[in-house]
Amino acid sequence: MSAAFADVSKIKFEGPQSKNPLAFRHYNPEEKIEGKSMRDHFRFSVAYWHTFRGNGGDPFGPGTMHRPWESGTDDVANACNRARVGFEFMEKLGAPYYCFHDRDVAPEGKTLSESHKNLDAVAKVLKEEQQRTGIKLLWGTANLFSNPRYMHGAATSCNADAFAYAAAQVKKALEVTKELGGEGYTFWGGREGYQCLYNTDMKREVDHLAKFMHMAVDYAKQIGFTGQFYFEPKPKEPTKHQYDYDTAACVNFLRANGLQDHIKMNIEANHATLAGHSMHHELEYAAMQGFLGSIDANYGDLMLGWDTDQFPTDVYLTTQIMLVLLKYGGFTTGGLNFDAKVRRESFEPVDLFYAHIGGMDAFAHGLKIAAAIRADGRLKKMVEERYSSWDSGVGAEIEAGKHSFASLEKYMLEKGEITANKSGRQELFENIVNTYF
Ligand code: XLS
Ligand code: CA
Ligand code: CA
Repeated sequence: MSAAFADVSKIKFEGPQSKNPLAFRHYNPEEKIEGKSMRDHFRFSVAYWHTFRGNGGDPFGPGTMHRPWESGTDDVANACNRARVGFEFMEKLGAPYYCFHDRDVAPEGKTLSESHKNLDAVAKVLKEEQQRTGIKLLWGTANLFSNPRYMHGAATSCNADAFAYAAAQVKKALEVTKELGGEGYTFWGGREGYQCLYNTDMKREVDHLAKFMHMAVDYAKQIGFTGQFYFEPKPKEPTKHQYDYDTAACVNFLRANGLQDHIKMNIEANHATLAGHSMHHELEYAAMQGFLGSIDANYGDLMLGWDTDQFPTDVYLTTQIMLVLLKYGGFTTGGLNFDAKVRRESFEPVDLFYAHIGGMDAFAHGLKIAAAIRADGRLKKMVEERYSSWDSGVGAEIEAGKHSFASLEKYMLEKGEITANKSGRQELFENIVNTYF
């Protein structure tokens, strides 16, 4: 076994008073909250692309990361060694899951068949390491955006061959995901959007995207892959407008194309804010419609306005996420995947531990606060009171379908004016939330 992190031993829970930076202060996998262990609440996952492939490069300069295990050659041998290092990291961290794109784990070959072979070779190591550690694959996906052949998109490309190549790539990615016991498969648009509407046949592109997803669903059925499919919204970047803009757009797309029974949402916090929403909004919107699948846990710097993919350390954010999850009964599939990268300046391997520990602790802290808010029950009661006009009288009758415009006109003509409105008490609500922090 490799020992890339020889100086780090298994990360333990030491409690809120601990000053040890390589220990959990809140995340205690065995601790039960609302009758469920923290491990099962979160189902934490490490994102292979950021944690093991991120090099810290940005548009202004090349990578900064110090990764002594990298040979510097992008070949299968290096990829296999990296996979073992990755599992050493995840095992020490205590993450039960990971996620990958096909091209994160194995190098792209000169031909499609060579790429398939490379992926099979690395998947063998991934499987061995999964068996050795018990770490599981939360979801797999295919990178349909990096290679120049996808310059116009993949499923929505103007070039039918790009669609075909992408189909071949996803077919293989589904086979490998199945082989590794993956519990899901994610579609993120990549370049599925447009830069300019003058040169774009939007209707044709969106129809092709639906066709592509149907082919994936059909193929999964054919090979017996029973994992959950996810659709991940992102409004822009790299394209100016992506078709998977936000949860509302995605849910509409799925329903309009008969995909609603096969695909749920994978919602990323940074993409929510890029769409001009809060993560709280996106999650609530997906969950209320029965589309809550999985979460890409990160945070976007609001002052920068692009997809910064930072580790989530904001306890207000994690509390809001956990409030929605608890309200809707938690994950049935999916989990909290840290689609997050260490900053360019945090180039040492140990920073990967600090980053994940901080994210896991922020979620555990948020879970405790969310559970306390729910146990107290004051907020829920105040919301119920706010809507109490719907519990009896005309409100209950409208909800029961007993009214029409005509009957409501009659009701109002007799009544004359509405019953006085009550205060929304937004500030009081916010003050009460603060008392739990
Ligand atoms: C990119 C996306 C991507 C998906 C998986 O912005 O977040 O990483 O999660 O393809
Ligand atoms: Ca993501
Ligand atoms: Ca992102």
